[in-house]
Order: sequence, then structure tokens, then C-alpha cells
Amino acid sequence: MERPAFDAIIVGAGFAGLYMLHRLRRMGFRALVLEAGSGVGGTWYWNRYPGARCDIESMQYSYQFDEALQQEWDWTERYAAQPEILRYAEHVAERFDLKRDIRFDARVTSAVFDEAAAEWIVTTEAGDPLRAGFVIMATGCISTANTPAFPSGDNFAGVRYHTGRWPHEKVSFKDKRVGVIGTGSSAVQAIPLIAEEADHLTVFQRTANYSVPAHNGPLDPEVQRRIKADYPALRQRASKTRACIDLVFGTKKALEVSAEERQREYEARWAMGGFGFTGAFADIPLDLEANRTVQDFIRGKIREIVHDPEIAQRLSPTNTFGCKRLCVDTNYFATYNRPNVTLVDVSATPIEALTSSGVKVGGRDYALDALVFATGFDAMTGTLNRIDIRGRDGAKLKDKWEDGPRTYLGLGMAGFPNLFTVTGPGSPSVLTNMLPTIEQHVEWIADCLAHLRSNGFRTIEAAREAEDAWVDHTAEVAGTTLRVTCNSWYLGSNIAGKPRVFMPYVGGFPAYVQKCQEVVAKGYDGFRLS
Ligand code: N01
Repeated sequence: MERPAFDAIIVGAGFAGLYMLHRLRRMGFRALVLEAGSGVGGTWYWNRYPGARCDIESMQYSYQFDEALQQEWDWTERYAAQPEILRYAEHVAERFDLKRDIRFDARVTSAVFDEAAAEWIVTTEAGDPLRAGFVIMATGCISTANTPAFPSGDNFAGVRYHTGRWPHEKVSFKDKRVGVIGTGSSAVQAIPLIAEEADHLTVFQRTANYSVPAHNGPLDPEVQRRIKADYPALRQRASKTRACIDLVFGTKKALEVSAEERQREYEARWAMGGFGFTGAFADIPLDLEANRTVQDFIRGKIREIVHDPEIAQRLSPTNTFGCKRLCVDTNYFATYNRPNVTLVDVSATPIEALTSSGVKVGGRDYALDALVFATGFDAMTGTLNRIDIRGRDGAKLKDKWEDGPRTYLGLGMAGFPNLFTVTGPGSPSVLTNMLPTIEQHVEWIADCLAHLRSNGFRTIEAAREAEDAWVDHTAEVAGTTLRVTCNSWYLGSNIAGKPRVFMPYVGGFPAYVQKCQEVVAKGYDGFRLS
């Protein structure tokens, strides 16, 4: 039978797509990447808002597959800012000569499985159908920006931005009255910098969020040298933690230690900065009473930082800690001490409309020259559902996922042979440091394709029973945590009409990797190879 033009088509040139391409090419596969943007970097290509940076430390938010790469690349800050991460993605693309197999400005609109040929037909906005034996969706978990609708409409005539679709040229807010809608991770990073520049900033907050200080700064060359002296050891330690981050996750329970010990631990983690805070005590994600101790601690910190008690109260989250994603900030709460910043609570009284001149809340108009939507993303399923993906018998993935995503290990789907997702729903993905978990998926997929090739198989497809069992297991594990007790994008509750399903796998990276390895050891258990 004639071979298709490509062994594999990879969709997306972010960190997942770049490494997938590199890996497949090294194995002698003919692979092509189709990328909607005009450059590499994925998330870091699109999210260029002021203050955008990764809140996982740069020494960890980086590839480990190539020792020379991780030795030679020097990070400048404890947490790398978006321009530096984008430079890193560019460097990787150049270093491994990846761009010759990437088509930019090529947004994929459909992927249809041709059963007779056992091939995928992939079409881009440009229209040209391409054929490949396998399709690998490296489309990112948080890549489709969400702009909400407002009950009485949107006629805003000023300049508008979305944090996830920021212009490439410098945006100036000097002398401008700026509004920001949202107080998630993106807003928490952007607000302090916009406040410094704008004439006035009005923040529209629907849900107050927990945020801990980053304590960012230049990366100590000695720290960098020490880590590089034995980089694999750090990576190894990270891979043993649930979030795949080299942090100390405490084994003690918050409710089993004295109030003084708890306070000491929280203070130490607050002083350390960043996600280390989440590992203070083992029962915080599971036990509401334990969770309340950390809630109280952070609310206390907000009261210390914010001068006006009423504003401090409005900024104090009341939901479960760690239910929504924890934010990591630089001067976020202190920004509300500035005279040019107004906080508008839109929880009880939602935004009614965007008028031509600003935002209308509770009958009052807030006049604005520019409006920033920091309103998040249709996460995990949004990007895939916007591509017309059809598997066996023309069945649409969107229909299959009508009641929530269904995958086997977040890697494959019953009814969709030879289609893989990198960090798809049902995998730890967004609950982890994405770089190493991307690498784990890419390597699993690459090994799988090598196995198929060397054993003369043409197709692989998740078995429905295995998929059902994994979906049930994913839901069951999520149900044992407090993560399902609030509204969050993990549950799809930020998007009108989206089914309420906890989408990532919360059982932790080590347990997940073990399962993936067992599947392989048992001859791709739960998959059908033919
Ligand atoms: O988006 P979000 P994000 N009226 O969905 C509000 C990653 N990330 O872009 O909470 C008023 O968290 C909404 O309110 P509510 C990270 O995983 C990583 O900030 O739904 N408000 C919320 O406050 C993160 O979790 C980094 O009540 C409305 C905000 O908009 C994920 O990306 C940096 C509204 C959206 O917050 C998404 O973060 C940045 C409405 N109609 C982001 N609709 C790193 O450092 C929505 N909101 C790696």
C-alpha cells in the first residue's frame, strides 16, 4: 500500500510539538508540525501580557531530554519571564533545526480518519488536505482564550486586549484609564505592572483568589551551577512528587501539629515563595478543617499587606485553598494600596454590560479607555473541540465529549485510532510542571510508534472498556479531594454550558507514570493494535 505523505502530523509548535517533532525525526519518521501562530512557543507565543512569567522555577520549567541543552542554557531569573521563555523555545527550534518541518500560520480546522487507508486527513485554514498515518495533538491545555458574554451586551469602543492573545508590539497604558476583568493567575501578574503605568486602573473581581509571593529575583549563578552539577538528581527528585516539581511536600498533617508549629511552617513557606506553599501539610488538599488553617493564614497576610480593611476583606478568598489554581505574585495585594487603583466586586452584582465608554456594574458606569480581559480559557477540551475531529464511522470527538472528555490516560480515545493527545484530559498535565510531563507523554508516544513500526502494526486504538475504567478512576480520585468543591476551569465551570467534570488526573505524577509503564509492559494493555 502507498505510504501517506507523512508518518505523523503534529498539531502545535509549543514545547510539546517541538519535542515530539525532534523525537520522531530522530527515529526516522517523516513528521510535520502545523502551527496556528507565526512562530514557535505555543502558550509563550500568545501570552505576552505585562508581567507574564512562569510561576514554576526556571531551572525546573525546562527540557531535560538533552543534557547539553540543559547545561548550556542559562536562566537569568528564579522565575523566567515570557520573553526569556520564548527565546528558549526559539533556541530549541534552532538548535535541533526544527523549523524546516514546521508550517506556521497553518491553523488546523479538521482531522478526519480514513478507515480504508488507516490514515488521517488533516486540513488547515489554507485548505490543503494532508495525509498522515498518525496525528498527535500538541495543542496545549490552556490555548483557547475565553471572552465572556455579558447580559446586556458588549459595545465597548475603547481598545481591548485579552491576556492570552496579547499584541506583539509594546502596549502603552500611559495616561489611560484601564479596566481589568478577572483576578486569576494572568491578572495577578499583569495588575501590578498595569497599575504602575496607567493613569487609573479598575479591577473587576468576581472571585477573590489565593496568591502567595514569588520572591522572584536574579537567579544566583551559584544556585544554577550547583543544580547543573547534578541536574539529573533534581529531575529525579521532582519526578517522585505528585506535581513533578522538586519541592518538599510535607508528610505531617496540619491538624496533628500544634497551632504554633503550623504557623511556623506557613511562615517559612511564605518566606520561601512560590508553589512550595502547597506542600506545607499533607491533609490540606483532602480535609476541609486542615484546609481552613491555610485559608486563615493567607487571609491574615492579606490584612497585613492591604491598608484599607474593607478592601482587604474584598480581596480575601472564601473558597477552599487549592481548589482554584494557586496564584503566585509580585506585589499583587500591595497594588491595592495605590491611590490610582479601584477594586470593584462583581460577585454579587455581576457586570451588566460593556458600554461604548466602559463597564457597567450595578447601574454605575466605570469609564475606561482600555479594557483587559484576563478572563481565562476554554481549557483542556476547548481547542480540540474547535477542530472538526472525526474518527471511525465519521463520529465526531466533540459529540463523544458532550458530557465531558473521555480518554484513556489522556493519550488516546476509543473510536479514534492513531490519534494521540499530549497532556490530554485524563492526564496529570495542568496539575504538574508541564515541561517534564510533556516529555513523559512525548516519549511514551514515540516509543509506542516505534513499537508499532517494529512489530508491523498499522493502528492503535484505546479499547472502550479501558477508557471507561480510566474515566471512572479519574473522577473517583478527583472526588476524594477538595478540588471539586468550588468553581474552576479544571471543572469547566468558567465556560457557559460546559459539563462539570474534573478534567485532569489528580492521582499524582508517580502513580500515573507507573500506570503508563504497566500498560506498555503488558503489551499496550487497554489498547487494540492491529
Ligand atoms: O484565567 P483564570 P487565567 N465577569 O480562568 C474571571 C495558567 N497560567 O488566564 O474565578 C467577571 O484563572 C474569573 O472569575 P471566576 C494557570 O494554570 C499560568 O488567569 O470565574 N469575571 C477569573 O478571575 C491558570 O490557572 C501562569 O469567578 C470573570 C478570571 O476571569 C490558567 O493559566 C500564568 C468573568 C479568569 O481566571 C488560567 O489563568 C498565567 C465575568 N463574566 C496563567 N469571566 C504561569 O505562571 C471570567 N472572569 C505558569
